[in-house]
Amino acid sequence: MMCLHRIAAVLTDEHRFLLMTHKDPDADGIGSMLALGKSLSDAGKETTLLSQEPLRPPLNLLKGAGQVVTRVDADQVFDVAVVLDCAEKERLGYAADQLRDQLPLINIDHHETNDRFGTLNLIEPESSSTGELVFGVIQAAGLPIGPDVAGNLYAAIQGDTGSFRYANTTARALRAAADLVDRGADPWGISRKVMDSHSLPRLRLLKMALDTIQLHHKGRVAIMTLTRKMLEEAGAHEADSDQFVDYPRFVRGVELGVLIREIGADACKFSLRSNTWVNAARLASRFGGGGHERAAGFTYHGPVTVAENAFLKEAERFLDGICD
Ligand SMILES: [Mn+2]
Repeated sequence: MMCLHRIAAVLTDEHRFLLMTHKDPDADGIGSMLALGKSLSDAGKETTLLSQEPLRPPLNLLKGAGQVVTRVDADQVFDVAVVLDCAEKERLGYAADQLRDQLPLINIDHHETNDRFGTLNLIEPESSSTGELVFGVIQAAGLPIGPDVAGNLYAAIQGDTGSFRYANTTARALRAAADLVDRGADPWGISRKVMDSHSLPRLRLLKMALDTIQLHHKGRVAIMTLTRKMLEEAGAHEADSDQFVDYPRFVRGVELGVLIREIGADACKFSLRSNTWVNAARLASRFGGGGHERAAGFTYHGPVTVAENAFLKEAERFLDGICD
């Protein structure tokens, strides 16, 4: 609680803010950044919103997305940086180069594995999303919350709760969402724009990905695999596979859904989703990754088939409770 108020005081007192979120951003990171940026600028402050790469659909459809820049001038001066939804500094990618040593840094996040790299840290793993935390911070600072701020915070919470379905859909998250609707957020409009907006290449890619689903370990583990070749054939971008990991988890009887994405000749990204009892973050940490109890991930250095076998071996032991 103390930290919330110290952060609120810095937001009220300082003037020039640099805001950023993790690379490969999601609705929570970008929605939180756009909302806090708009609220601060409505309060008469200078804000710079930085992303490692240009925003892609659907995130570039969020209100104010046009404000996001991919680099800042070397002579630009900031009083404080705010990093949102980012568990460690490395996840910022080269946006981290903008963080000069003496620049105070506010770190607002809900990842259990956040290593508290900020000068001030508001880390609440019980929070559904960074958007929910930012809503609390904006309120504590008495900063303005117009319809655009409300809409982007709503999009952030909706994104991380899977449209208010996942295990992190707490009463607090729902109350925050209801308050945001009172303040002008439009659930149907945001859902259509962010959740229900797919390119045809994305749907073609999904069709290919669904065909790869295989069950393992007595039907308790389902693995979906995406290769570079499939991306190429579908004409899709890597970000088009966001949320695909839900599909293996949807298979009846499956406890652990896995998406393996080939990201290079010798590297793949694993996304893990569990239904009820497997701690995905703990399993991911065996491969140097992390995340939340129901959603986690890691990068494996090796070709897909090697990665899959190594993972299955460890996952089966983990599910059997041998090495939990
Ligand atoms: Mn998040």
